[in-house]
Amino acid sequence: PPSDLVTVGIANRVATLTLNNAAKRNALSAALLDALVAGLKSLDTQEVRVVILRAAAGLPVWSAGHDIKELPRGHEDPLGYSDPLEKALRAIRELPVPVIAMVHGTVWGGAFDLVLSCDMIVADETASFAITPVNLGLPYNTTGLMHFIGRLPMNLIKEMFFTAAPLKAADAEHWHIVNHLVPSAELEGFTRTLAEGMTAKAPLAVAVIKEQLRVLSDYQPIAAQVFERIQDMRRQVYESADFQEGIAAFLEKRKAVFRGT
Ligand code: KFV
Repeated sequence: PPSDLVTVGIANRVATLTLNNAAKRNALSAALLDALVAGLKSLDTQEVRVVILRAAAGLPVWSAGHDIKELPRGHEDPLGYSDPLEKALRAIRELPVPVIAMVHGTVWGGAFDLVLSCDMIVADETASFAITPVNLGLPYNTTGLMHFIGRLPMNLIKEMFFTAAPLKAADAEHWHIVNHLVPSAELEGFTRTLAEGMTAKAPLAVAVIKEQLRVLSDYQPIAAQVFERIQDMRRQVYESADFQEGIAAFLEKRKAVFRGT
């Protein structure tokens, strides 16, 4: 059934998917992400040649990231393969047409992974980007880290992950996080022109180049033992008291006190 959490509009072969839950700051709940994936799957990619992913007009928060209330509290991987966010990232990355993230406002946590998983980012001066698992005591997943490694320099990744501090729009432009930084008043027009410029290009070539770039940038052979060691280290983190504290602090709207246990 269509959801009002994500609306879909199509014009001139460009589909616009709009995140539309202002009250919850577009937190990436299972319901919102399922609606996003359903919206993407509903597109006829013979007809639609480009997708724009945006937040509803005027929202100061583009998305607050993973719905923290829905993170598993028990001894369970908080970002497992079947997590709704992971499914949505794959749906965008595997979609056979380009996806442009159009960013007005602040982008948090898993929403940063979401916009980085789009094929390009256009933002305005209100945009900022933060990756915040260390505020929660959450061990980020290996696939997610690969997304960052494939896209950003290691020193920037480390600064962003270790500080959890939002990177301002101008710095995001400096680090090539955004393809284009444009004034707010021009954001929609600029993004639409960029999208429409791709609609008449050969779709088979576009689709296969997107898939080649995905497969090549994801390609990282890793020994089973190494992967399992990393998973075991991650498990110790999501089973820690600190992870419980991080989530509890968010729910209680207070600062977390981490003890390293
Ligand atoms: N999950 C669940 N609910 C959220 C949420 C989130 N990430 N962010 C905001 N909300 C809810 C919040 O609980 C409140 O609900 C409402 O949205 C408005 O939030 O029932 P309530 O109390 O009305 P406020 O009042 O906090 O809004 P505002 O003062 O405008 O601040 C916006 C913002 C985005 C600065 C603040 O909400 C915030 O700091 N949110 C958390 C941002 C964050 O750390 N996100 C990362 C989540 S963890 C993640 O994505 C991952 C994968 N990771 O590894 O870290």
